[in-house]
Amino acid sequence: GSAVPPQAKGSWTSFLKSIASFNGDLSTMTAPPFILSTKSLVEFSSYWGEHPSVFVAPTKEKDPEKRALRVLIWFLSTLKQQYASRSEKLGSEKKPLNPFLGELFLGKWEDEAGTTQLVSEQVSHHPPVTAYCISNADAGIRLQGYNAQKASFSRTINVKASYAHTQIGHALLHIDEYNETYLITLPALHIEGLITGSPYVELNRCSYIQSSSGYTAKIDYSGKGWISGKKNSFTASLYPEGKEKEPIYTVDGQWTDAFTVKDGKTKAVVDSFDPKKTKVTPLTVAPLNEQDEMESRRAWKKVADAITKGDMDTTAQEKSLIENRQREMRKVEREESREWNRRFFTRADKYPLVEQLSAKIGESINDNQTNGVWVFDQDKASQAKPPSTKEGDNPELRK
Ligand code: 0T9
Repeated sequence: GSAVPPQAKGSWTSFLKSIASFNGDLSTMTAPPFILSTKSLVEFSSYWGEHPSVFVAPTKEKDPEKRALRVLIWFLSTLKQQYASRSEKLGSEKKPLNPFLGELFLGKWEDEAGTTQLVSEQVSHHPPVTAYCISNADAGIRLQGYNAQKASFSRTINVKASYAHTQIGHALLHIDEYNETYLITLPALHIEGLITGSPYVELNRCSYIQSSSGYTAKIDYSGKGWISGKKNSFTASLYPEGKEKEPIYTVDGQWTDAFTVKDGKTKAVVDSFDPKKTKVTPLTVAPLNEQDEMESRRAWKKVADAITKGDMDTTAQEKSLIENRQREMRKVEREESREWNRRFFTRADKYPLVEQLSAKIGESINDNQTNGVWVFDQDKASQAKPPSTKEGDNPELRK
């Protein structure tokens, strides 16, 4: 069956054709209204933090092996939110709004894990790069990362359209008490279901988590499940770095369903996790009228409303307003020979720790595709006081 509304058949076909003849940045392409999302890509950083208790769990583990396992379980627990939640909620993947330079998404989670802060900022527009920092000060844990998207559309002989996608960038998780850092690489993905108008994400290849304490986790993804035949299957193993054949723990299952953790030697089941049964804590975002004008939902409000109404003329008009304003700002900056000042992040020339950790897993950090290496800047954050943040609310922004 086709999910394409009858009146959109033509525009969907031409959209597919245009992406087929295109290799690059999909964000700028016009798509038919039924596939448009009212959310901007800058919001996607929040998927890392929607289970705050699982996020802070590693800080409570004294044993380094078990701590590395807690980090792996937390990472796996985020996948369902990251890659399947939109399809589940909206019926299919939708094309997110393309963030403008400086766009912000700020919020916090308040629950039994205390307060967990989110800062997400669009640090580059060409190419599009989003940087984020998620931290829980009481637990002493912080995730920071940035990513760019690289698309390649391929049409195979059987004319099955598929869209492959590489994520550029990485995330770093830091645990204060143990002064431990975990480098997290990002899985490759592809979009299936394009022809029928109901796109969804599948993950492929593998990703790693490399810790400064000497453990490596490798996660292998298989869309259809080469062993079980079930969708969103994966296998993972945690091993002392360099000893892939001697796993301490193995994990297998589905990232949208349950997965089990086994002892690497005895194969006994030692733990299990079910993302379906794990509570998602809703993110608290300031009301629109208290938001800074650079905050995503406030900035895109009129566009989002028009999309919801299916009013394409207004959608286009309101989008142009934002784009023109951005162009104008870039022009002024060029004339004044300055760059847009990122509110929470700074471009670094080098990131020695990242290079050191990535070398261990044979990955290279490609900074020429992300307009630099982006690092959360505590000094900037302390000065940034978006109106949405009440005094004393945010230790990250205070001082
Ligand atoms: C970082 C995530 C990322 C962003 C999205 C590929 C994609 C943009 C990037 C990688 C998050 O941490 C995790 C989840 C989903 C990824 C998106 C899925 C998607 O379809 C989009 C691309 C750019 C499209 O919008 C393709 C259009 C398609 C839905 C048909 C119109």
